[in-house]
Formats: sequence, C-alpha cells, structure tokens
Amino acid sequence: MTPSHAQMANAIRALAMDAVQKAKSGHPGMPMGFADVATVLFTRHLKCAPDDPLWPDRDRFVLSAGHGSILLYAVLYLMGYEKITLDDIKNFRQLGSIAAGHPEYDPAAGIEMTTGPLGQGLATAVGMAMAERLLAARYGRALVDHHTFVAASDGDLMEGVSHEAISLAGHLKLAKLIVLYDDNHISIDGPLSLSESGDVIARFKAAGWAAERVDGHDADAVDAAIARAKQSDRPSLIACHTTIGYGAPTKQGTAASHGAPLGVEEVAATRKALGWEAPPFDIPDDILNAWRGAGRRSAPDRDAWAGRLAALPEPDKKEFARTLSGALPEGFSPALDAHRQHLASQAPNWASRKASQEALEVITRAVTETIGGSADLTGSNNTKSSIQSDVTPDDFSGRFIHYGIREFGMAAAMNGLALHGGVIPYSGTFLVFADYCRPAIRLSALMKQRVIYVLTHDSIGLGEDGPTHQPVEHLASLRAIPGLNVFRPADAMETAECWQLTLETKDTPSVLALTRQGLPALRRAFTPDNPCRRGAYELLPAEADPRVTLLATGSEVAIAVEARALLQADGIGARVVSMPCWELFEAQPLTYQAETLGENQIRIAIEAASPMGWDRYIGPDGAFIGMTGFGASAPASDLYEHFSITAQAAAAAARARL
Ligand SMILES: Cc1ncc(C[n+]2csc(CCOP(=O)(O)OP(=O)(O)O)c2C)c(N)n1
Repeated sequence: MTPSHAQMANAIRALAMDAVQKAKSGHPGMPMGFADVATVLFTRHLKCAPDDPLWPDRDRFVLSAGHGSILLYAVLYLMGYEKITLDDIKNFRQLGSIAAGHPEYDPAAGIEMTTGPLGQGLATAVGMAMAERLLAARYGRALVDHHTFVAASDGDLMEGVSHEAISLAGHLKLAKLIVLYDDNHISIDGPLSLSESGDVIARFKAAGWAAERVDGHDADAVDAAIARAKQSDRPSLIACHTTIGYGAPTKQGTAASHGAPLGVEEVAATRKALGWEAPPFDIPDDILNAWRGAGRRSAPDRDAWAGRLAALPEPDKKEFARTLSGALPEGFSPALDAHRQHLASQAPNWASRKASQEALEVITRAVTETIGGSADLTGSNNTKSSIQSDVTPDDFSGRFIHYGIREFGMAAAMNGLALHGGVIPYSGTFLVFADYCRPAIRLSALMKQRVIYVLTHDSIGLGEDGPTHQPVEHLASLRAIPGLNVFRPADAMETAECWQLTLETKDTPSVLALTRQGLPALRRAFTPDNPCRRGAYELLPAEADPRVTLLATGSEVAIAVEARALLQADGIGARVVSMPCWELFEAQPLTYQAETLGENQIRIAIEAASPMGWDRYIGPDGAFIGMTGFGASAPASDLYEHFSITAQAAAAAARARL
C-alpha cells in the first residue's frame, strides 16, 4: 500500500526527535511542526535531482529557519541525496558530520546556503531569485526556469533585514520566489504575543507580494496554495499555520519543544500519538521507497533540460558552462593588462573610486557576467560602467541593480546571486556602512563566495561629511573576519590590480576600500606581474642604507612617499612598502614577509584608521601614524593636519626612534 502523507511526514518527525534526543541538543519543534509543509513541497513541487544535485535549473530551497536544520537533513536523506547518510543523521551536531548544528553550505548535499542567523536565509534567497531572472534574460527560459522556495519562521520575519528583502523582492516582482512561513505563534521566550502583534499578511501585501494563510497540517491546502503561488505574477508568501512540536503530547504548541530534546518519555509518547512504531533511525521500507520515488520525480524534467542544453550551438553551450563554473573568460587578463599599460602611460591622479570606475569600464566589457549595483550611492561609489543598463522589475537584461537604501539586504542578495551561480556580484556603499552589511559579509566569507564589496569614502579623507561618515574602526573590524580579503589600493594602478584579484579569487569575498579624494599616481611603470598579488611589496627602496621602513595602505602611501623624501634629505635611508591586502601578504612565505617588512629597521605604519592590528607589523620599536578616535567635519587636508597624519609626523616618529 502506498504510504499516506501523514506517514511520509512522520518519517521527518521521527528522525528529527530521535536525532535531537541522541545529540542531546537541537531544535525538534520546528521540524516536527513544519513536516507536513516540507513533505508537500518536496514530494509534490520542488524540482530537484538528488542524483544530480548541482543541476543548474533545479529549484532552490533555503531553510531560513536554520535552527530547524534536522528538518533539512532528514528530507535530503529521505529524498536520496547520497552525501547525507543515516549515519550523518545519527551523528547530528557531532564533529565531522555533515548534519551540523545549523545547515552549512554544501550544494552537492542539497544544502544551498549556510543559515542560522535569522532573516538572512530569506534575504539571500531574494538574490537567488534575482539571479534566476538575470540568467533567464540571458539564456532564455528553455535553460533557466526555476523557483526559489524559502522556509521562514517568526524570527526570520521579525528581523529587520526581512523588511529590506521583502520590499526589494516585491519591487522587482520576483514572481518565482515563494516563502513558506511557519506560522506557529511560538518563539524561544514563549508565545509570539510577548513581542509581536503585526499583521504579516498585510505587511507582505503592502510590499507587493501575494499573501495568503493556510492550515499547515492540511496537505492538500498547502499543495493548492503552492500551486497558486507558482502562477502568481508577484512573489508569494504562504503563511502555514502549524503547531510547533506537532505530535508531542505534552510539549506541542509550546516553547518547550522549540530548542531542547523532548526527553525519552515524551519521545515514546510521541511515537504512540503519531502511530510510529519503527525504532529510532529506522524508516520502514515502504515509506523510504515512497520518499526515494519522490526524489526521482524530476528526472524527466532534468533529462529534457539536458537535451535542450545539448541542442544549443557549441559556443553558447560553452559560455553557459563557463559562467556557471565561475571561470573568468580568456579575454579578461589581456584586457586588464592593456588597461594597466594605459594607466602606466597616463599616470592619472584619480581618486581610487574613480580608478575603480575606469577599471570597471574594462571589466564589465570583458566579464559580462558581472552584475553591479549600489545602495543608492551610484554616483558616489562609481560602480556603474557606461555599458551597464538598469535592471527593472520587468526587464532583467540589464546588469546594474539599484538596491535602494538597503545595505544589509543588498549584501545578502549579493550572496544569493553568487550562490546561485552564473553571475558575479559587486556593489557599493560607503565603507562606514560596512557595519550595516557585516552579517552578510561574514556569511560571504563563511560560505567562501566571490562577492565584491566596493566600499568608498574610506577615511577622514572624505572630509566635510564628518565623523558619522568617516570610517575609523572599519578596516580593522573587516580584517578580523576570517576568509575575507580587504583591499586598500594606493593609486589607479593598484586599484586595477586589486580588482583583478577580487575577480580571480573564486572562493573568497573581497572588500575594496576606496577613496573619495584624488590620489597621485605612484606606480608609473607597467610590470607584467601584479605586485598586489603578494599583498604587500616594496614600492620604493631606500637610497641609502635602509634604516626605516614606512608601511602604508591606500591614500596614506603617498604620505609615506613624502616622508621617505624628508628622511632621505637628512641622509636617513627609508623604504616605502605598500600593503594593499594584509590577508594576501600573510599567505606569503615567511622569508618574503620578513624581507618586505624590513629587518633591523624602524617601522612606521601610516593608515588613517584605527591602529588595531598594526602592532604585529611595526613591532615594539615602531610607531603608528593614524587615528585614535573619531574624525571631524572639515576639508580633508585640514583633517590630515589636525590628526597629524602627515609626512612630517611620520618622519619625526622615525627620527625619534633611530
Ligand atoms: C539573528 C538571530 N538572532 C537570534 C537567534 C537565536 N534564535 C534561534 S531560533 C530563535 C527564535 C525562534 O523562534 P521562531 O523563529 O519562531 O522559530 P520556532 O520557535 O518556530 O522554531 C532565536 C531567537 C538566531 N538564530 N539568529
């Protein structure tokens, strides 16, 4: 006999409560409550191929409520994703198990992104749905035609980033984005009424979504609602009214089932209540077979898609495969070299934001999968090249996105674009607002995604806007994020070189910290290699026996060059080392690092920012010239004088230590 929907859903419930019980930690409530919705989605709607998990035209599923991770592992195991085994589920939350505490990005296992920080799964899914439309506009609906489904909890919708995400998705009419909201009225502290009384349906409708409420335990009602959502011309919210911990006799419907094992007695009682007789981690054959059958449901779709791909002309096929693989086109390096040659001949005194714009004129032509944007600072961030047209709600053939004043939503959407694949996202705001993007930057790094943050107005050098807009601690705090490359180029040449590195490092997100103010051209000769690749390099040697090394980044490299001249005038040999990227420098052999930093020399570091982190380079005998507090409102040149970030101060600090 074919197993019933309830038996299929109970397989999820059983795995969830047993895994949490065995791990002695985890969240059984959400998975047990949401099991009916997940069963309907995976067995009747989600287009996916467990035997071909990276199939580009698969539907994306994001478990935004990442604390319910065991729901995802259970479903993926049941569907037949080979990377998730029963042993992994038995080892839930243990070292080495793919079934980690919260889902960790592993698309080959069916895990489309890392979730856990509430709100971000939803906001990232918006980017995935954007990528789908961007690629459909390029390659056509025969190759790109899939949905993005999100399972979101109360916490996801309470987080501020959900506001940015749903308004952006509503504005862009992302009709293939469908959010299944686990409307269970419970969060950790207890009933949601403790802290929430808004009207979720009205809120989504106001943002341009289709929104309706269904009984989340009525499989046919959920099924029909998903079918309706697929026909919608707007993104859809389906609020699925559920009972948290469904089936647990004394704990269901209460916060007690949210985030702790049910306990041995309650688990036994739940088995009884659900009519589930199988022992822990044992899924009866007929039920497992039915799930595996559901896992094979989309195979004909996948085969038909592969046929359409195979029928394409060879060059189109190659381009589709290349962009999805993330490889850069062959023309990229030569185009960038030509640009660097041009810069060497012109030696422009551009602000690095302007140099970035000029680099983008080359990059956006050579790398047509780049998708630019800005959080309403397009003219200040200089992120739009002359060939990019705007993406609009009805036309995704453009390559520039006006994200609006939604920095966190933008950063999360960029993660979604990168995770989806086929596009390379970059976008801008002011460096000081990296704080607004930070949780998403952290996830870019954790998931090793090539997301490029163009963060301009990178110091007191922005001048009159004053301390609210002048970043001080931001470089240090970004450098503290593991797996993030923070670039601060010194002139137009370095800016082009740093851009090259952001694109070439496929598995690393990057920050480009760029100036508002003009910068003198310091590198006037073309070198075939890209010296920024090593993170730091000797820009100018000492003319006499080197006694001082001046270390600097970005706009302060020019100050170091001037300080060197002052010291040389006194007969003191001084070198200048430009350090555009600490992370790349620290990946160099120790001998190169020691040589570059200069042994037995006084080291003076100059950066118009917090000293934090510089100690390891300057050592106990060195000095730091930079900021110790917030900036001020004044013209940039007055501020550099006021805060003593000058060549004279640097030279004096060196002399005092010799
Ligand atoms: C940004 C963020 N803040 C806090 C948490 C910790 N946390 C995990 S689940 C949760 C709330 C649970 O309520 P709900 O979202 O309704 O999930 P449910 O109780 O239905 O499982 C919180 C606060 C988190 N994961 N992310």
